[in-house]
Amino acid sequence: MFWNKEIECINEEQLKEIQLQRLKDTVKRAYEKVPYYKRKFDEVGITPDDIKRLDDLRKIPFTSKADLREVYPFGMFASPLREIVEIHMSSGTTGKPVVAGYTMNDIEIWGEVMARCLTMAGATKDDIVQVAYGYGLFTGGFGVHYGARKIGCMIVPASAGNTRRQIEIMRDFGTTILTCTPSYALYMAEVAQEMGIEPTNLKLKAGCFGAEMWTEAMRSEIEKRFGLNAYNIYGLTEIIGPGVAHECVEKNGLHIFEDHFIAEIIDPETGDHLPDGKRGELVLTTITREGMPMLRFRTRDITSLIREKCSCGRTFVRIERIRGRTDDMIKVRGVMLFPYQIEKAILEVQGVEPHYQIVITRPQHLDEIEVMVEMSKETFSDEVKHIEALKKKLERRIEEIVGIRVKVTLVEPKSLPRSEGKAKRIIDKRSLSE
Ligand code: DLL
Repeated sequence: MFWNKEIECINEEQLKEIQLQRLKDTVKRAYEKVPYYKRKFDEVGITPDDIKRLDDLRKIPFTSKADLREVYPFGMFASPLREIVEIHMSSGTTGKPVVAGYTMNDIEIWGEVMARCLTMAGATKDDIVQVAYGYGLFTGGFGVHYGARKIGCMIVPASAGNTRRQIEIMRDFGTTILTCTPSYALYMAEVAQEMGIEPTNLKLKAGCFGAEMWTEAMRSEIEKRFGLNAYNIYGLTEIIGPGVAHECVEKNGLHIFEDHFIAEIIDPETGDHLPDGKRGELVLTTITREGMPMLRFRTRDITSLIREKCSCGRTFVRIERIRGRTDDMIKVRGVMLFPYQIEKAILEVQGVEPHYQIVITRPQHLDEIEVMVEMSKETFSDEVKHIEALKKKLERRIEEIVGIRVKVTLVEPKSLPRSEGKAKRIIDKRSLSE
């Protein structure tokens, strides 16, 4: 149940002591080795000596994705290149990508935190772990791989794609743990059925799904289709990759590995610190990374901290499931809405599939949202008046949740693009139509 019980159940006082020492070391290293941090510290008039207590972390300026892009490719490295043994890159679609560098020790830590994640999902030496996150510059494949290797699982490094083969492998090898994005998991279930393989007959017992936003309803759907336990895994390239936080058996928030990462929540507008329980932007600081220490990185992910004791016995703080990203927030006619709200509505209504896309247009200087949702096979062959009623029902439910009217278009089964990695939920055509 625990990979490293001593640390995962550490008491608060000891944890704080470890965190403070590690934070001081990291700040010193960053200040001395990375000109970017020295400049930032100088601008606000602080030095590493000003970090005396954990709260002093708040004196340090934030680091943003834009800052990282500015020093592309290697400007954030705190180790000489000969000490960097591996490179990964974010899957960013706009601007320059972000490069992450790892020393041998960083890779060791990555394996450790990922071993904790997989153990939380029930992995042991007896398990067969199919890694269907992409291997390559993306962190997903390698991160899970290092953790599974540490545990001693049998690893199937399938990488993403070639879906039919993935399913044959699952069936022939008896894969017990599947790791991929939640949208890819759903796609796999669909393909398995097309191949005449009932997904619940596979040997899968658990899955670690993440790298993209998903809802509780999506979890139930994946669990039902495969007959497995679906766990939520969180991470990002800038911090380490997958392995920053993971759900325990309680499935009630993701424990952050606080002996390696310190989490804060801020108001994304003002940058002010928010108390536990309040929703805002997650800010992360690494306290053991050598190759690329990250001080107060603004993740743009929206969540809150859960400090209450968890019945699994772990003492690490939890984050609630990510609600969206500050840059995924769709602002329409003055109302903010997030894809997760729409996903929630879709999964509540019978007769549609959990495959959807949100298209934003601005036909007459006014934003319009169209939600494309796939009908189930049964709905598709139903009478037109029933389909029309279903569309109205969905529009009403979405309006109840988000507060504005959106247009729902029901499309044929299997007509929306499927994803082998991060699903593209929002198609913003505003800039194109202007
Ligand atoms: O997606 C790392 C990862 C790989 C995490 C495999 C989990 C599993 P990036 O490509 O840098 O890294 O994207 C990071 O993805 O800031 C979130 O917005 C989003 N994200 C990651 N995990 C979750 C999750 C990897 N469990 C960005 N729920 C993050 C919601 C997630 N969003």
